[in-house]
Amino acid sequence: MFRKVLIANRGEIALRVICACKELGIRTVAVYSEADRNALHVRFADEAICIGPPRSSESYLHVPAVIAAAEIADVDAIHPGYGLLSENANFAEVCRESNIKFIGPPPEVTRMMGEKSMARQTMKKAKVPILPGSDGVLVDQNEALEWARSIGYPVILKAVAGGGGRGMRIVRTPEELPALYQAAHTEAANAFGNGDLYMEKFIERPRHIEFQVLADEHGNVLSLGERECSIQRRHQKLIEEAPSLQVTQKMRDDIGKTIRKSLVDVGYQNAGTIEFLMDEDGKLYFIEMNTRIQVEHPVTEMITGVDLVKAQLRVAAGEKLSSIIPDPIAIRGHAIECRVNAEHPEKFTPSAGKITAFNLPGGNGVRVDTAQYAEGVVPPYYDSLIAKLIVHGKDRAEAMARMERALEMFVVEGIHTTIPLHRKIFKDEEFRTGAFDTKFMERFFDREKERRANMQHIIAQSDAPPSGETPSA
Ligand code: MV4
Repeated sequence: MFRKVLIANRGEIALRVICACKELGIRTVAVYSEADRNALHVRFADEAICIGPPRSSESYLHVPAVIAAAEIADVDAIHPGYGLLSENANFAEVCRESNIKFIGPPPEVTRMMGEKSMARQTMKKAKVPILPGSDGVLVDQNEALEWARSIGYPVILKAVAGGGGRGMRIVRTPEELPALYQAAHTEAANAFGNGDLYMEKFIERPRHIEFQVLADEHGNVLSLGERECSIQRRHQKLIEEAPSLQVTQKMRDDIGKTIRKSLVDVGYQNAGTIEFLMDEDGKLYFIEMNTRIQVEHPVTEMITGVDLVKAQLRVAAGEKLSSIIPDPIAIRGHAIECRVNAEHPEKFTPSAGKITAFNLPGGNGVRVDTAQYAEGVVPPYYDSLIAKLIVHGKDRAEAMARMERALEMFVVEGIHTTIPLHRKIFKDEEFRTGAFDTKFMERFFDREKERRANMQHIIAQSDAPPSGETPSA
């Protein structure tokens, strides 16, 4: 096992990795920006090194600063967390050249999966179901028109270097294709420095379902089941749960088997997530792979009993999956996670500042992953996620009841958070049925508007003078 690990991240995930290291008896090194001097990942690590000014590009994303800290602290390995440098193949390569173990897949695999059309072709070869679409990158508009005609409209143009929804265009008719092709190409070139596009059949109301995988360095891969992640707004997930009500044990076994085989073929290592879209008929199609630990990994931990971050450390240190996890994995109960963001709950604008009051819920089946504390400050420079509230219950109904009472007891004052929004979503009838898709939040906000209009109507009525009396002029 590693003697000492550097955590190249901040916030709740840095603390989450520190927890895993402590339980495995590994010394920890935090890195931090000048804005994070008083952060909890700095306080709870064994050592901490300041790597630069507040802006991520000058600190957490600055490869020479992170590597210099790792050299000075003499660590064996670096855990990148999620976001920041976690899917940067060049960084993983620099780690390798510096004789520091990067806790994640080899850079070649990260680079291949980061090229979305290549990931698609790789999965197709391994018999993982994919949507009808182009074979690789489109050379020009004319090729795009040909593919669209053979696939059938509507289609979606996606950036090969994309992800998170940027550089995507839905095309409904051949007439509008040229302009949308140009727009997607330009947007992708500006955002990613690569304007290449590919095409897929467009699914109107997909569900977003992803499978957690774990691979050791001896050619063994395990699937840890799925997460339902359709409750999102502007490609930012708000609520995740596991298991998905739409996935049967047979589907779970079938998909699990094919993705295991496909990842053995590509030489995958460490934790990863395979994203699928589910169409209206309940069929799953691969769309992309994330080569990192994800924000929502705790819901999988709660239903499988597997500590995914400890497993990441153990497989990176050369242990076999068979000595870490039972195979097959049993799924127990139901877990739900709410992402608590420092944001205005309706405008979704960031809300930085000092937290003046803070009470965390607890009790049976409740877990909170956070690096925030009372009197602490949310800096304006980083991701707005300040806490993850995770509940586990014997079934979805128990998990929902638990989440509602935990949300009631979760107090954050001084800044805006999404907690009030989560409380409303848990009262929503469509959410409670579990039968929703990625358009849920749009419908939810429409219903909210309507509820508000009705409320205004009632207020106006109650403000009106009692009948029979007319205010005198
Ligand atoms: C799609 C799609 C419909 N059809 N692909 C958006 C982010 C990127 N990772 C994939 N995305 C989508 N790809 C086809 N062929 C709809 C979306 C999509 C979406 C997917 C998952 C979760 C939320 C979403 C919100 C809007 C669009």
